[in-house]
Amino acid sequence: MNEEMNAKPKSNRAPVGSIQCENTSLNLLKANDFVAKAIKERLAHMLVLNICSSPGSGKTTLLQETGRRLKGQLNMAVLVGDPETDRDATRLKEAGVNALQIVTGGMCHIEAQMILQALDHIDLDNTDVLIIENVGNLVCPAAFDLGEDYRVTLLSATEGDDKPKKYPRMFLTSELMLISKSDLLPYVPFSVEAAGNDAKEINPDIETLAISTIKGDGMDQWCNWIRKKAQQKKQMKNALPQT
Ligand SMILES: Nc1nc2c(ncn2[C@@H]2O[C@H](COP(=O)(O)OP(=O)(O)OP(=O)(O)O)[C@@H](O)[C@H]2O)c(=O)[nH]1
Ligand SMILES: [Mg+2]
Repeated sequence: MNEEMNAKPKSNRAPVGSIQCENTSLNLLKANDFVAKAIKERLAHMLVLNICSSPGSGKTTLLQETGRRLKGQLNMAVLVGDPETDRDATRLKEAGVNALQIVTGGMCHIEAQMILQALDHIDLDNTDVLIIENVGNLVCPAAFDLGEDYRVTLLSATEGDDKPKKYPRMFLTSELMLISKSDLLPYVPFSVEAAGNDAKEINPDIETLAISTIKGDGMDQWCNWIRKKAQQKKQMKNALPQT
């Protein structure tokens, strides 16, 4: 990951290359960044991921399977946001994942303040990885930093490979793009290479991985990625002077 880019709040990260994202300097986003910074400080001892995508791209299914695979290796907690219902948290809990639902009351994204409040209900001392499942939306969540270490965006095979260029801010601010539902690639006109190239034009640092939660393709690499990032975060924390 480019450290210089990571140091900047995601809400006002500068565009790369020819893609123009509007410069968001709204007070609302400044307030959000302030809370996001407080979250970062409080969660300095764990890996924090912000999972974004369009509705239905497979976020919850991925986290159900991720929880099963990481059980006994990393303590994982999930905060899942939806405009209404606690269905996703219920699904995750049924899969044995420690999950808490954030109902946004119709809002199209999670804000840092919602995460900060939810942290009071998580056993932070015994959590290695906190995963936030954002509200399904490729636009609004892109502007709100939630204090995450990495943003991971799913783009499912059925959505079309043209989305990175159409929704650039999400891909500009993500470190990893997961091409989800890769088991459907033989049946739909979707080029993993084209999507990956477009995403790289917007954000040269973005990594791409094709996964199928149902068939298991790419799941070992995805879980290895989480383990590696969790370990790196721990090493970073240990390298800091203890207060
Ligand atoms: N073929 C296929 N279907 C999948 C895969 N992963 C998830 N699905 C299906 O995609 C649908 C949506 O999955 P969810 O996990 O609910 O998607 P989501 O992104 O959490 O949806 P929202 O929270 O509503 O935005 C479900 O019917 C899943 O069974 C996959 O790898 N392959
Ligand atoms: Mg979901």
